[in-house]
Amino acid sequence: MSKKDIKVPNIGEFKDVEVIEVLIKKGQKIKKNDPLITIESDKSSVEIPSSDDGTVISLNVKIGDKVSEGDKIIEIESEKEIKETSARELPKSQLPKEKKKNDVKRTNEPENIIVKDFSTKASASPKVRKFARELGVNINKVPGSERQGRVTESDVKLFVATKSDKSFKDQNTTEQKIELEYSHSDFGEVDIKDIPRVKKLSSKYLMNSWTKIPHVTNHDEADITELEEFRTSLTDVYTGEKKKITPLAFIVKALTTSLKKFPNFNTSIDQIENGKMTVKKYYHVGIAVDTPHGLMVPKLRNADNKNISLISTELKKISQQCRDLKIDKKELFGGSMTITSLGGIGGSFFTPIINYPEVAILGVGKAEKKQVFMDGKFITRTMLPLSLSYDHRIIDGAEAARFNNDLKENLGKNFAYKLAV
Ligand code: CAO
Repeated sequence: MSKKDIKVPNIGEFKDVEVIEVLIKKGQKIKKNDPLITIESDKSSVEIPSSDDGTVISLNVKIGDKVSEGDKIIEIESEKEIKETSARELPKSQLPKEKKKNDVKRTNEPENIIVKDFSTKASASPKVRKFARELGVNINKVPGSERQGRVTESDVKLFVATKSDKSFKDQNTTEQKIELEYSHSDFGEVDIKDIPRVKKLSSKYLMNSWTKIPHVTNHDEADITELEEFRTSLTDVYTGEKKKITPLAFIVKALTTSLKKFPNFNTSIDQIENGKMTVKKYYHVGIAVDTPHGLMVPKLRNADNKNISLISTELKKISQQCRDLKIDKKELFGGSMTITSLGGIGGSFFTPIINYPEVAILGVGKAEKKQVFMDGKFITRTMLPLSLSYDHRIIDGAEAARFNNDLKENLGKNFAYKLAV
């Protein structure tokens, strides 16, 4: 057994260049020519391979460090005694030149040193490159909008917003590996638990929505003073007991009325590049249900054809089915738009994530009594916080503001919700 340092070899005119990837971990067994780190200058990036076999016993660089020839990258423990070789000792003819036409791996160079020439691939400033890297985007795939195809930060944003599922998945699995420098247990006692299955299943949908859909959220408040007076006065005609209908049933009804007036909110798009959107002629409202297993979103089917009492009964039924894990899987799909209500728990405004493949989601906060300036004076009104997130590719801000206005009308005193109970 012997210990050995692996250093940055002579790779041309690279000096004080940034480490952008660390490809190995402490304790990892590596073979000669396995890539160790990637460094990047303004014009090109280079993967530095190992000059030996062994087990990594210390890592001496991290992402963001600046390195030059001769800097120690790692220390390894090797099983055989090998004469120290570094690319410094390699014949000049075998060294990669910095400027090349394409990404190449040349067989007469130190094996595995891969130079990616950005001057013929993507042209972009280091700041834009860093931005792309942080988003896990391969900048060479981003079409540049400036002169001679130079890539800007907006190009990167547009690319993230429009690229397909597949390319996103490929990129994420190959490029977005973040190695923590310390483990959590380095700082105190920790426990490792399984992530609940429902959370694991929903995570891919959330990631997809968060990274693929350009979200905007409009916040507004609905005056539900009269609605609340009416709701809390409801009694059962037979027993005379108070009816337990939460504000959510009224919000579902009001939403279906607004959806009819604003059909863009009841659509789905697969890929904007296809130039097609699906306009749904049904009104199946998704309800985000908090369960011990994680968040589930069953659909309240044909809510437009149901009265508020029936909506309330079904709401209770489907949320209980979710909590008991007795909901049919199909009932979690095929929605028009989702409502996520934190009104029974607390809080006002938030930024809900659209439930793909839908294009909008309504966040509902807890209604509170507030002093509102009306008719020339401050009066106490019950105000309901609304947070409407929408896919900006399909819905414009003005349309969203109008949608909220309509919803407020439908929850307000002039709406016929009284007839719909
Ligand atoms: N403002 C004020 N009070 C409200 C309210 C609002 N917006 N919404 C509900 N309430 C009241 C109800 O009237 C009820 O009061 P009483 O106990 O006096 O009758 C109480 O809060 C509890 O209501 P609820 O939450 O049990 O019922 P709901 O119909 O409002 O909601 C459901 C049903 C399934 C949506 C809810 O139980 C739930 O799971 N909410 C969490 C959803 C969630 O986690 N969203 C976040 C997703 S993003 O991570």
